[in-house]
Amino acid sequence: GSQVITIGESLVAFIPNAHTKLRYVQQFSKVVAGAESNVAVGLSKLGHPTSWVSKVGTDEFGQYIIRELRAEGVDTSHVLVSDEGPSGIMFKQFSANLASQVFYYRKGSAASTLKVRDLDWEYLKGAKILHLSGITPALSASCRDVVYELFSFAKQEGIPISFDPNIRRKLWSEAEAKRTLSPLIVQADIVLMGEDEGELLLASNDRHRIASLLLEKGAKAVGIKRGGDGAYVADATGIFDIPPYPVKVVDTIGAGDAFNAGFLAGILEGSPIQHCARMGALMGALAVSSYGDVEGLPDRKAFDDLMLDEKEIER
Ligand code: KDG
Repeated sequence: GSQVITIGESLVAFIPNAHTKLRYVQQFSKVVAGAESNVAVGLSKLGHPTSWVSKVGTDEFGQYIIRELRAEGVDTSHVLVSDEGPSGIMFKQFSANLASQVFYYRKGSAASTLKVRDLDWEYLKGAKILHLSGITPALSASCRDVVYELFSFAKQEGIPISFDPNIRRKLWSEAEAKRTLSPLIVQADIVLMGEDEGELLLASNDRHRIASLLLEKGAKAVGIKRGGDGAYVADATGIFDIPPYPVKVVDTIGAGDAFNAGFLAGILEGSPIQHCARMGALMGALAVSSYGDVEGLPDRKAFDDLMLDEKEIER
């Protein structure tokens, strides 16, 4: 196989047209959100074949999600359409000080009913990388089983797992997140995490310590995302601090996923880890400059031009 397969829930996200509380908002734009599908879209835009596997409801929103992702070049041939629940939705809220918030309406969604026997395991054997996030095990017990099963399956099949803990405090408690995600993060081959997740999952807020710990546990590549402060990456060749790209922030949601896409593209291309990280940082910067999660992401040509520009600046 030659594609990245990612599994997780996508939602229809409603973006308000005004920076005010949702009670006062009159109009919304509709886009697709979802940490895993965001990564798939980012990779696809950079020219890497990607498949997104999930479950949507037998409703218009489910058809919309599939249609949008397919339009971005993501393989949706293994998405299940099921009447076990509706497609999930969410609303963003932008307050006056620009800190984005999200409100979920996803309890009992079709994706939350995903179970081990839903998946086409033969198909998954074709994955070059399996990308998962810690959002999925937060959705339901059956989703948690799916993620644990995917980890053992990947180990057995020799498929590298890329994992982003993506702790969502609106979906579960810190204690539950810790209990569920701590055993997973140390089994991943590629770890892509927020700096602030280290404390809960690895009992350290020191990025150097977090990186060496994960490498000791067997990770081949570690990316620690620091938002506006850039990133910190590590593999067998060393540990590197990557500065952020200067950018005007519009909406930070989706930046981490964009980083993941750029970083994984670098890994797939066999680039040194510093280069992977610079690719991730550029993708992250482009994501925060637009309101949707993926609308700001570039196609390959634009991306390559921007990467070259940055080299000019560095000289
Ligand atoms: O990473 C961005 C995601 O958080 C957003 O797209 C929605 O997947 C989502 C979630 O569950 O929060």
